[in-house]
Amino acid sequence: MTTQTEIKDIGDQFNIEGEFVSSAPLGNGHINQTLLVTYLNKSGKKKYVFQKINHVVFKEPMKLMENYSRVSSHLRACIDKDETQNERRNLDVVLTKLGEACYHNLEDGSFWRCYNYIEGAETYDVAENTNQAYEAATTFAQFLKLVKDLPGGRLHETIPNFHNTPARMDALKKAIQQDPCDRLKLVKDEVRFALDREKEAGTFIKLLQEGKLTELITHNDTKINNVLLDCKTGKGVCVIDLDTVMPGLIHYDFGDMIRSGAASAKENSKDLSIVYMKFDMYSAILHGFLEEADEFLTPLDKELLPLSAKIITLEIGTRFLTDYLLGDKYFKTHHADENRDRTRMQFKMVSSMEEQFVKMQNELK
Ligand code: ADP
Ligand code: GN1
Ligand code: MG
Repeated sequence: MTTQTEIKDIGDQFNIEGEFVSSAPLGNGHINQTLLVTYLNKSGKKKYVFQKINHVVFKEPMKLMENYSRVSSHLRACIDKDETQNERRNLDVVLTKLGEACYHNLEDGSFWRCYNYIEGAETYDVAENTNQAYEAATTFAQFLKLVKDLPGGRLHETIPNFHNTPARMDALKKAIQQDPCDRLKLVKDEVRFALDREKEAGTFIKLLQEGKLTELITHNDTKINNVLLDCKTGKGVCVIDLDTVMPGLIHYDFGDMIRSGAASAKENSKDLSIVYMKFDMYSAILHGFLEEADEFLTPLDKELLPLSAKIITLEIGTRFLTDYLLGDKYFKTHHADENRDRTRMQFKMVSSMEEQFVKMQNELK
C-alpha cells in the first residue's frame, strides 16, 4: 500500500493547484491501483483520480499513455461545449509539471497518471435494473461512435492479442501442461468445459482473417463497472478505463457488456445456483447498443452479436482459469480460490447463454 506521504509526493509531480488533503482507495478494478485524492484550492475542495499503472500487465506504459492522451483529447474536442456539466463527460489527463502524461518514479519503477474525478456518478459491479443496463450500453456505443473517427495513425496495441480467443486457449493449454501450483486436479471439469468449446472460440478471429469483419478502434474492456452513471438521474455520464482502447472488434465490446451487464450475480459469486444471464438485461443492452451503433454495423456484425456474448464470456472465464493454474499472477485476488470461483461463474454464464441462444437471436429480429 502506498502511504499518504507517498501519495502527496506523487501529487507534487503533477500540475495540480492547492494543498493535498487526503487519499483513499477507489473502485473494484482488477488491474490498476486506483485512488481518489482530494486537494483544497481557492475555490474549495477538488478531487482527482491517481492511478498506478500496472506495468506487469501493460508492458509499455508510455505508449499506453500516448493512446490515452490521444483518445481523451479527441473525445474532449467532440464534447459539446455548451452542454451543462460537460466536464463530467470525459477523463481529462492532468499533465506532470514536466508536461508529460504520466509520472515515472525512477526509484521504484512505478508509473502514475492523474485525471479528473467525476462527481455524482457511480459504477455498478452488477446492473440493478434494465435502465442501468440500457444506459451503460448507449454510453459505450456513443463512445465507440466517437473513437471510430480518431485522427492520426493506428493506436498502439497496449496488450498484444488481447482478444485473440484462440491464443487465450493456447495459454490455457500451456498452463495445463506446466501446472506449476498443482491445481489442475482441482479444476478438471472447468478445463474440460473450456476445451470442449475451443473450435467455436476461434470464430471471430477466423472471420477477421478472412476479411469478413473489420477492425475498428474499440474499448476492449466494456464491463459494466467501466462506465459511470449519474447518481440522481441514472443517465450514462462517462466511459472510463481507457487502457485497452486500441484496434479491435466491436463484437468483443458488445459481448463484454452482456457478460458483465446481464449477469445475475457478482463475478466472484460462489453460489452458482443464482448465476444466469438475465434476458431482460440482455434485451436492454442490445437495444441500447443498437440505438447508437446500428448505423455502423454490417448485417454480419449484427447477426454475430449473440455469439459474441458467449465467446467473450468463455474467453474471460478461460483467462481466470489460466491465472488460477499459474498462481493468480494477473488478476487482483482477495482469497486463494477467487480465480476458480470467477471461472465457474463465467462458465455458468456461458451455459445460461447456450440455453437461451435461440431467444437471444430472435431478439434481433
Ligand atoms: P482498473 O483498470 O483497475 O479496472 P479503472 O480505471 O476501471 O481501473 O478504475 C477502477 C474504478 O475506480 C472504476 O470501476 C470506478 O469505480 C472508479 N473510477 C475510476 N475513475 C473514476 C473517475 N474519474 N471518477 C469516478 N470514479 C472513477
Ligand atoms: C479486467 O481492469 P478491469 O478490472 O476493468 C481485465 C478485463 C477483464 C476483467 C474481468 C486489462 O478489467 O480484460 O474482462 O478484468 N482488464 C485487463 O473482470 O486485463
Ligand atoms: Mg476497470
